Amino acid sequence: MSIFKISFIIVLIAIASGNEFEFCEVPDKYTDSSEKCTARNYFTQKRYILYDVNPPEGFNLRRDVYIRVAIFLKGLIKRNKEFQWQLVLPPWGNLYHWRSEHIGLQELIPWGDFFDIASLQKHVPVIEMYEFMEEYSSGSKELQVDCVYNLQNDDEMFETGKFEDKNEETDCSRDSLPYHKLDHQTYDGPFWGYRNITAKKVKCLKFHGVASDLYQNLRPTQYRSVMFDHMEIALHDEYGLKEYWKARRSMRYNTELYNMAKEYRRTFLNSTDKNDKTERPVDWTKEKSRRNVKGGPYLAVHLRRRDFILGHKDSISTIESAASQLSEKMDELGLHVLFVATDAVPQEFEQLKSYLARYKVLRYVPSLSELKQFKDGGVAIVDQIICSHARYFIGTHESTFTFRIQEDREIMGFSSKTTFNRLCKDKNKCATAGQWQIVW
Ligand SMILES: Nc1nc2c(ncn2[C@@H]2O[C@H](COP(=O)(O)OP(=O)(O)OP(=O)(O)O)[C@@H](O)[C@H]2O)c(=O)[nH]1
Ligand SMILES: [Mg+2]
Repeated sequence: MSIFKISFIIVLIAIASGNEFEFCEVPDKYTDSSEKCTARNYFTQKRYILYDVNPPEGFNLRRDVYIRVAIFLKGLIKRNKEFQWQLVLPPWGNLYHWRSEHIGLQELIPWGDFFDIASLQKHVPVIEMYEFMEEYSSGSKELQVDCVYNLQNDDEMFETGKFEDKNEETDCSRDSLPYHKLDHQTYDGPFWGYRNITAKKVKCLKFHGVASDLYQNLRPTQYRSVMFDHMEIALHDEYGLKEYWKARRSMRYNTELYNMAKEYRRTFLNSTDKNDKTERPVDWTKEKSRRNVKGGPYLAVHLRRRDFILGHKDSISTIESAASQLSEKMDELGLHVLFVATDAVPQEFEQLKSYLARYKVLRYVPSLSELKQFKDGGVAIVDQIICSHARYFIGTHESTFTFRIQEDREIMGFSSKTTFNRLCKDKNKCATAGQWQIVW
């Protein structure tokens, strides 16, 4: 293409885009016929990554998937500076465990209700879905994602037990696929519950590997927005390493949730940051490695019940046995107050209390207005924050809810022996809890 032609296109783009978009020159490679690049792509170097997770997965596994994606994005930004990469935060909603029906539908909840967006942004460039919609569709009510990759496990690998990296486009005609072709360039699908989002292309990928193996699927000269569905299939690039903990540290909660927990601790648990030595910098990047925090004068337990009673039969204790393990530990530590975070039905909690009549046993019960404001997700986070400030914590084996509390305690600087403890089904046959200690 001649210099004259290129300048002409650039001028046209300038006129069409006004000041809203950054400029990008049109490099020759875009004129390659195999790399389709429409005029729209030239307007801006912004590229958007979206993702979703298998619908039945709970809140706390989803938080782990975010870490995989954030690290994926960080690596991408390092290696491809040609484009301005942004991660679109998938709104929360319709989770199986969010059962409070009297507070209306719990869907399309922005991340800012639960997390501190400014903290996330200190790690990687993220934007809320509603911001993306405004920015991307420039005023139109309809939005079309350029390409959706539906990640799928390779069943054969699970049958043979032979796992190897795979990234292979596969037939997309399965009945169970939640995306349907409306016309040759339009697919509808779940899209987090938005009815006005469609996709131009849907591709199915048999995938096995770490998240960064998906870089090759981005094709930024062709697609301005790419969504990965079933992102839980992609594995961590940096599990348990420094980058993992950086991403995890950036996941500070919404300030109002910290304040609620703070008020509860002060009022009912005689716990303040000053006394407990749990004061921390507001900016997570200023937080330093330490192991000397004391925690509030209470023992906290995460007592996971409901679906876990059936799903984890081999490790879930009876209420009576849990009470006996808790009282033994409280006596050993000279503590008289027990904070219980639990999804137990009220009868089970009453039963636990009846076995522990000698102690002060508390559970955080939100008022209706608090529940309406923070929803089940926020209330669960308040429970997690309170547990993370306790002098001693005992969790439920293999619960991701427990894992997130353990991580918070590692970040805050508790001695690991006060953190990695679990309730046992049988005290005499109980493996110790795995210790995923922080790396700074
Ligand atoms: N408020 C509150 N909610 C809880 C508690 N324990 C469980 N829940 C609810 O139940 C959900 C638990 O599901 P997940 O977040 O998937 O964690 P998990 O089921 O323990 O872990 P997985 O094995 O990965 O499924 C939470 O997201 C909460 O909504 C608790 O102690 N307090
Ligand atoms: Mg779960």
